Amino acid sequence: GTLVGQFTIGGMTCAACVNSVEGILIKLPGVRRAVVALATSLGEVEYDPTVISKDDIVIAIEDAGFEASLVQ
Ligand code: 9UX
Repeated sequence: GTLVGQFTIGGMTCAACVNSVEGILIKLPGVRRAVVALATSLGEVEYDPTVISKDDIVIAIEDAGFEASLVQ
């Protein structure tokens, strides 16, 4: 099945940052869709929980130089 995770993403200041984060997310194994909004600093990610976890997604965003946390 597919789950949807919502993340707050800090450190994005332009549209290129948004494209960069979306590009990172969509390349992760198990991620099926990623939409990031600059105005709200929110990212929504559809993922296969048998392949990747929410924590893995947070770590991938942070490895790319942004701050990330789970929206509960
Ligand atoms: Mo351009 Mo956005 O270097 O942080 S990608 S400002």
